[in-house]
Parts: sequence; structure tokens; C-alpha cells
Amino acid sequence: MGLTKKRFIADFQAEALHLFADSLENLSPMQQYQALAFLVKGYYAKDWAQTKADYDHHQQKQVYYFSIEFLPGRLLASNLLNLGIKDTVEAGLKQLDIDIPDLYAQEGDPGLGNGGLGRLASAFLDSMAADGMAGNGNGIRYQYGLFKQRFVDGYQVELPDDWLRDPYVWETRKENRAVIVRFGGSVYLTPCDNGGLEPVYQDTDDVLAVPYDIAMVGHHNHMVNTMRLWSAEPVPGHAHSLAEKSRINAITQILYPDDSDTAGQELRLRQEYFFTSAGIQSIITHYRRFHQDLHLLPNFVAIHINDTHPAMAVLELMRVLLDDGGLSWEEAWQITVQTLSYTNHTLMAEALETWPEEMFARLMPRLYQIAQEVDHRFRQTYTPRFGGELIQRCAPIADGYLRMAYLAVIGSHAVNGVAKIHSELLKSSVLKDLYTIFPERFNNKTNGITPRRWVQVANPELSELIDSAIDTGWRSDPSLLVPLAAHLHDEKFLKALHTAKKANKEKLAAIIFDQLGIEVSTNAIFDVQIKRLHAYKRQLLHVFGILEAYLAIKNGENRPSRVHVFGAKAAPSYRYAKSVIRLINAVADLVNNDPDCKGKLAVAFLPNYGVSLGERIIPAADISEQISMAGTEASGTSNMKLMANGALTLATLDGANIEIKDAAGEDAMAMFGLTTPEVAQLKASGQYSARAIYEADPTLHRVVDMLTDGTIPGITTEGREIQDELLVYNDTYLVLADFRSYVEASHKLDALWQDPIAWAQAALKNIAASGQFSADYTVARYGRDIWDVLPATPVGHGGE
Ligand code: HBZ
Repeated sequence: MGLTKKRFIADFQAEALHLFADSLENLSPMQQYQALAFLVKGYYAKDWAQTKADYDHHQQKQVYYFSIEFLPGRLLASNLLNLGIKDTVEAGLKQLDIDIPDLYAQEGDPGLGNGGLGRLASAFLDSMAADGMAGNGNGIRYQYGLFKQRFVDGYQVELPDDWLRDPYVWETRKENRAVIVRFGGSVYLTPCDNGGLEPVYQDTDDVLAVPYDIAMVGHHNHMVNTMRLWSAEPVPGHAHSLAEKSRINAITQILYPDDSDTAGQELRLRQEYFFTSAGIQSIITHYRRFHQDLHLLPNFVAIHINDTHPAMAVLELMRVLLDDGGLSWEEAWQITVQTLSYTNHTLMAEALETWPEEMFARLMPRLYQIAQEVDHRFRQTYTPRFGGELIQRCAPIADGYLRMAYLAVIGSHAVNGVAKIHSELLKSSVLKDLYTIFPERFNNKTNGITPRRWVQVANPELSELIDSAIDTGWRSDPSLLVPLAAHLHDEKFLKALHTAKKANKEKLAAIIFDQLGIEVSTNAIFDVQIKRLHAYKRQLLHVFGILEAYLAIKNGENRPSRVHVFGAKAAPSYRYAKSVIRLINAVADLVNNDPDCKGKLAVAFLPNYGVSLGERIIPAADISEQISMAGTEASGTSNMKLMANGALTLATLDGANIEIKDAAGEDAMAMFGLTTPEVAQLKASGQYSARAIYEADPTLHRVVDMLTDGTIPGITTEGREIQDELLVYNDTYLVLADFRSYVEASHKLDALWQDPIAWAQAALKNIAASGQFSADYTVARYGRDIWDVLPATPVGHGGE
């Protein structure tokens, strides 16, 4: 949009007056932020309305991305960037003498997700808007997001995230679009006028689902899409007891802080049905404003199931088509399968959702009837060809449980994993039987990230340097970063790259000092691991690497200086993960207070990792730790963000690390460890002995002993617990097996660091190759292969 600095300043002053009846300079930073955010909302409001009107007018096919989690991050800076007015607005703020970073920092960061899954969902919404695809988000407006993390004596303490305490400027309540979601009661079928059967509901608990819409602003294309989050409220006019009211409010009160196991609670099941039913109902209501014939639904609507939490969409869409639409089972089933698609995000068996039949039938009796029919027909159709044993293994209902991943595959026309290796493993392991039946449904869509947020907004230093070398085309089409590689032997450029990184390290060092009181040298290697705390991600291996270095320093060895930066939350109920947090903090105390380590080794565990903190850490990283046991990390996405900011990946051959290696080249990173087949073979052989490795490697022996011998103060029980996991339970995630090769790979990076030009070249190779991981390309591929929706904005090729 065309906006001059002068016009912006006048608008901003007017908005301040309008909102607070005061002049700008009298407002608090929070009030100034709110005035600016409301102003920006006004700037795109017309485009938002117009985009919706255009979609309706042209009857453009719409994508609805159903996800129980979204992590949009702060929106002010990214909205300004997408509107093309960021520079103008910042110039205006400067003229008004407003502290720009402080203003941005006023905004809350909605923590409506746990980790990669939620962030991916938000990246996809951002990218669909950028690509000009008609994409909508459908999720839950949790009143409390993921807990805020603090450390007390090195232990994780969880505080409530009351993110709606200050009004959230970007949302718009759409009372006129509310729908009713029915829980419980009983249902029976009765003959109806058209000769069929219709369900009669009795004694249901009705809940009002009220949508709150948030604009997803497209990048320089005047398109504005919608993320719709549902809030549960009592139905007006119904007599509710206080207890009933609080049961209703509870549905959208909290986000489950668990990215590992199925939550298992009834409340979680209610949450899932609540947003799935509300979303399906509102889609069909909207569709019916323009179309009589439900058979054409797949021509105009694609519904995507992000992980299994919204897998009930299969049953709910069937319900609406059968009961409200009056279609036959066969008709309804064909429409459902054509409309739905499903992404799997995990290979971990314990994370595949199942629900007890009894609970499911009690909360959603009509859906349960439909599920039984799906199960019955599935068995009847495929048993003759595939045999009863295979069918029993993959049927949607078995042994008293509904198996949501299987239901999602059976009810969708497309199923994908999130990195090449992950999609292959789905076919050969957890979804093997369904792959045998429906091979044509399976495909891969490697994850992506949005370089607008992670490079342009988070790292202006690097962005400007790239502009100066190859012009600004990469900002709209990140595949245009490839020509940056022409500067591989341009010393001036390489030095500038180093300088930009250093500037970001200075900023992070200030945050580390501010939050933890630790002084770190920006001449050190900044070695970063940022992700949820989970045994399979092996933060413990990273800790062992630190202890190995500690021992070497105590031994008088000279190593390049390193600062190890961690960010990680543990699920509150995940004891082992919390013990690892305590361990990291204890190791931090040990090394940060040891004079021998001064200027050589430091550990900084920054609390409350999330999107906003990520934006501070990622631009400053030299090394990206992606060290999961091979075959466990579906994809990973911090690996892509860190690569795009010029960090060198220290990694196992797992998830998208493999594709990063293929893109950047093996010499631009450090790979180590057992491969997926080697892990599988070792596990299958029954020959793995963690204790034998411990006995054979004196350094490792020493490191493992440090957990319990008092060298690391204050971790008596945690140290014992972790040591037992390794030596008594035989090291589920093969930390000891990979230790030696991890340390060697890490030393390889130490050696490279001694040659700053060679390091900068490797960083440059990563940056130049990172464009292919833009989510803009990922969603364009979903559009082409799965949703049958084309981008309206040209998006480049993304390396495919
Ligand atoms: O999804 C992550 C994967 O671990 C990661 O490899 C991948 O890159 C990313 C995006 O595809 N999975 C999650 O983040 N999963 C969850 O957060 C989760 C949350 C609630 C659950 C289960 C999983 O009930």
C-alpha cells in the first residue's frame, strides 16, 4: 500500500486520540502499541473484506486447515512487512522518538501450541496468504496458552499464560457466525418424510461455539485470509447451572501442554470434537449459501486434518451429509473422502491417538454410530482381498478403542508425512497395512518455514547484506537465494557475513546477561539447541558433549570457545524431561562458575522458549543441534530456520536433516551417528549394551559417572534417574552409542572455526540453499497435489 511517513504519523496520532482521548506522547508503550495495531488493522480491513467477497464471487475453492494448535507469533512486524509499509512506519516511529523494539515487545505472543506442529500450522496460513491461495485456519481460542516457564533452583516451574488479559487487537469476534455443538445425550433413528431415517437427539449438552477471526495478511498481494479460532460459551437462553457453565467454559480454557503422549482425558476429546464440529458446520453453512448440491462439495472445499486431533472430521462431515443433507451412505462417503486429507507428524507409537469406545460413545453418540458403520464397511469391503488379520490390525475400531490415525487414512484421499524419510517410514512401519490397501493415497510433503518471519523480520542485518549482494527478489521468492553462492570466494562479502552474525550475537549476549546474569563472549561459537524437551531429541547427548569439553578444559586442552544456548519446555507431567532441564541448569552452574572455563565454555538455558525468543536466538546461532536418534524426528523445522540464518547443522541423518544435507552439501555441516537402518538393526538384534560402551570409553565413563558422583552439584535424584535410564534400562535413544561420533563431528566444527573464511563459506552455502525450505513452496505443493487449489500469486519453483 502507498503510505508516506507524514500520512502515517497523522494516522497514528488520530488513532491514539480516537482510542485513548490523548496524544501519543502521553500514552504508555502498551497503549502506543495498541493504537498502532488498531491502525494497521484498519489499513488491511478493506482488503480482508474484499478477499472474502472475491472468493465468494469467483467461487474459488477454499482450503480449511484444521489444527488443534496454532503458533502465529507476534503479528505487528510481520503484518507491516506483508503490507509493504514496515520501513515507512519505522521511519515514522523514529521521528516520533518511539523505541521501536520496545513497542514491538508490548505485543503478546499467543502460545496456542506446543511446538513444531503448531508453528507449522501458522506458517502454512502465512504462506497460503502469500501465495494467494484461499486458505483458512480452523482451531481453538484457548483462554490460556502453553504455560510460561521459569526456573527456580534450576527446576522448571509452570505459570499460567493469561494472554488475553490485555485485549488482543488482531482478533474479531463474529457472534453472527456462532454455531451449536452437541455433546452427549442419546440418539435414535426414526423414519422421515423422504423414506430414509433421521436421528432424533435427546438430552444433549449444547455448547455455543463463537468464532474469533484473525487476519492472515498476504505478502504484497492485497490478499487477506482468515484464521478462525472457536471459543466455547453457554447457549444464551438455556438455563445452565453454575457447574454446567464452568464445564462449558472449560472446553476452551487450556491448551494441553503435551507433545509426546496422547492426553487421554475426556476434556481433550471434547476439545477435539468442539472445534472440528464447529468448523465443519460453518463450512457447510457457508457452502449452502451458494450451492444446492452437496455432491459438488469437493470441487469447492478441501479440509485438511493436521495430525489426528481433528480426525473426527471424517465422522462429523459424514454426519452432516447424512443427517442434515439427506444423502445416502455411499454418496456421503465419496464426498467425505474426496474432501479430506491428512498429515501425520509422528512415528512414535505412543503418540498415535486412540479413544476408548465407551467414552467416545458417551460424548458423541451419533458420531460413534457412524464410526461403527465406517468400521463395519471397511472390514466388509477389504477383508476378502487382504485377509482378516491385516484388516484387524488397521481397522478404525478394535480392542475397545477408536484408532484415530487409521480413521484419518481411511477417510481421506491423501495422506502425507513431513519429510522424505518420514513419509517412507510411514509406509513401512506405522501405516504399513493401510499403505498396502491404499498405496495411491500416500505422498510426501517436506515441511517448510516462513523466511519472512525468520530472516526478514528476525534478522535485518543479514537481510540487508543479502539485498546488497543479489538485490531484493529473494524477499518474495526465496529460491532466488541460490545465486548468493556466487559470493563463495568474495572475501569482503564473507567478512560482512561474519560481521552481521556478530551483531546478532551481541544482541543475544545482552539478553543472556539480562536474563541469566551470565557474561558470554561473542567471539565464541554460539551452539544452539531449541525445541521441546524430549528424550528422543536427545538434549542429553548435547549435555554429554559439554561435559566432554569441560573435562578437556580442566585437563588444560585448548578448544575454541563455545557458548551453548538451550531453549526447551518439558510437559509438566514428563518427569524425565524435567530432570534433564534440572541437569542442564546444574551443568550451567558448574561451568559458568568455574574460573578455568572463563572465556572458553559457557551454558545459557534461556527460559520460556517460544516464537518470540526464537526470533532472538536463531539469527545469533553458529551451530544448529539436530541430534535426535535416527528414525524418530518426523522432520524438524528449527533445523530449517537456523540454516536460513547461516548456522551450520550438527546432525544425525534424521527427518529433514537429510534434505538439508542434500541441499547445502555435506561439507557445510557435520553429520554423525547411526542411521535409521542401523538403529533398527541394532534394536532388533538385541545386542545393544549401553553398559559395554560405557565400560569401553574412559571419557564417556567419566561423563556418565559425573551424573552421580557429586561433580555436578544439586542433582542427586535427577542424576541417578538419568544414569539409570542409560545403564539399567539400556539407553532407549542410544545416547551412548552415538556419543563418540557426536564428539568427533563436533570437533570437526571446532577445526573449521579456526578458519573464519571457511566457516563463513559453509554458512553461506546454507543460506543460499535454504530457500527451498520456504513454506510458500510447501503449501503450493499441497495445493497442486492434494487440495487441487492453485496459487494466485506466482511463487517460483522452490527447487522442485
Ligand atoms: O511436528 C512435530 C514433530 O516432532 C517435528 O518433527 C515436525 O517437524 C513438526 C511439524 O511437522 N510434532 C509436534 O510438534 N507435535 C506436537 O506438538 C503434538 C502436540 C500434541 C499432541 C501430539 C503432538 O497430542
